[in-house]
Amino acid sequence: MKLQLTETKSWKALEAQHNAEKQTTIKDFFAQNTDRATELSINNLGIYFDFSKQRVSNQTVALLLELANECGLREKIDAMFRGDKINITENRSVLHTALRKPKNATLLIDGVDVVKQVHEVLEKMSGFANEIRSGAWKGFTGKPIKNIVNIGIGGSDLGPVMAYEALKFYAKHDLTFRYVSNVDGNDFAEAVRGMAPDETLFVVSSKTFTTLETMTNARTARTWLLQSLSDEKAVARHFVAVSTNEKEVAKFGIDTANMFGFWDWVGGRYSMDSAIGLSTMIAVGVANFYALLEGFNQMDEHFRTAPFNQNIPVIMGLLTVWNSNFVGAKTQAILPYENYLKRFPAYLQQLTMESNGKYVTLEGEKVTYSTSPIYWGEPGTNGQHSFYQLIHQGTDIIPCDFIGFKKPLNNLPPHQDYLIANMIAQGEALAFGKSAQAVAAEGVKAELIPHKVFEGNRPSSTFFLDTLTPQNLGKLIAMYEHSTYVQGVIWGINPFDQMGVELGKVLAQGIIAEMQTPNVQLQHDSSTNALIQFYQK
Ligand code: G6Q
Repeated sequence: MKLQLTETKSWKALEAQHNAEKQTTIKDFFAQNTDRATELSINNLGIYFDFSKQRVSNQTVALLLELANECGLREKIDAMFRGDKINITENRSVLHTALRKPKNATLLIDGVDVVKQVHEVLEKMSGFANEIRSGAWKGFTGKPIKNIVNIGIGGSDLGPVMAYEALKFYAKHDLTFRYVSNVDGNDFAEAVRGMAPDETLFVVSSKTFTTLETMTNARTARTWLLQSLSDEKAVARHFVAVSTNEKEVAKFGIDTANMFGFWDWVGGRYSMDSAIGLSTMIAVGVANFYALLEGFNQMDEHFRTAPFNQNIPVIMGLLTVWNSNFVGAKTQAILPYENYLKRFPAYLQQLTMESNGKYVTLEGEKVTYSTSPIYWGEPGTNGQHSFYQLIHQGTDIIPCDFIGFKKPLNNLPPHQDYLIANMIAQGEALAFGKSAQAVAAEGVKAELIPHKVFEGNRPSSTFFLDTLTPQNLGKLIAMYEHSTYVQGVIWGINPFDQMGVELGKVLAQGIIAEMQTPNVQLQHDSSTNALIQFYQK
């Protein structure tokens, strides 16, 4: 029988380490080691990753690396890249890394070269994106497309929205992009408000092409289009599909010549660089999309080959384990000091929490330790004027990831200096705080001193890059993807299924049927029955 994680030698060593060092503060660590900032940072791939303000000593990092070895991380990384069916509950390979391999690479899975398949789709996407961007693709009345509406949800929405917002600077500004995801009709109604149907293209993005929200929105979109264009033939000029399910796409009435495929080895939340990125490619153009893929690939290669002590996603993942299981942090804040990354925290919420929000191990046992922390965040400096109070003086420890860029895309002095000074200051304030003595020295009245003290010793990491390019975005996303995998490997869970989202969906189907059946006898608990009755009255 496999050894429980908490019974491993390195876990026990980490527990002892935590006991021995828990009174040592980040400030003490810096005082003890003048080279700490250099020793606890990695500068590679154009990313300066400073984790010296985490609550770890060099010895703790060494023990975390031992934990990675004891958990077989090297072999697990190789297994993922090789295409082993590591998603054991769904018997699937996990090959998002194949989506960004260069054209001259090969990867045979069950005798099929998946890299070749990937590039065939990329070329088809490129042709289509160019047609839309140049105006060569005409709508049903002969007008070029001006509006692109992506209809999808979860992995078929969050990546495209985030990437569009992140790369807006590079987008073709005479095209309008909207993203409809919610089954709430308000989402669709507001997305198309003011749009001319004969200048609008819907990209229906759904791996399964059966998702309630997406298919409901797609049908509403078709009705909206046909109310104006009154001819079924218009659908072919105004709808394309991104899916793995050709049969359902055809059934919906979308010409499968206008379908962009992907494969079951691409998980929804790992799919933004597959054909699910079609709207991204239309927005930023083919070359920028390929640059994004190149960035992903660079991080993949770094993750696959760099020694663990120099491996950014490995260290990140291990720090999350340390913070969650030893420091006792329940959440992780993502704080981009880059307004274009405003949807990045929401994107990471799905990536991390749908992957590692699980209490059952690969062996089907219940875990005896915490798994994924709650990820959340907002762009700086907005958060500073709201929830940072709790990060600095609240009762919980909230590790923070600060993400910043040296060069702004829009150079409007002095904005960038103010922005980055704030990012750096927050990490400093969290780590070192402000003592009662320092407060008193400012002449603060005695009764106010406790309110103005900052205990400090609050952990953070800083990721500093040159500028927000498509390539750098690709690196950042892949970095979090792989950090998520590292966490999943250590916790011994399957980061690639999402059984926990099923139950609510199934129950909703039953309730929909009940709502549509007159005088139905409700058989739920009294609360659920009452809510349904309240809605129906
Ligand atoms: C992601 C999940 C989930 C999925 C959506 C949309 O990893 O599987 O968020 O992306 O449920 O599914 P479809 O793309 O099949 O519509």
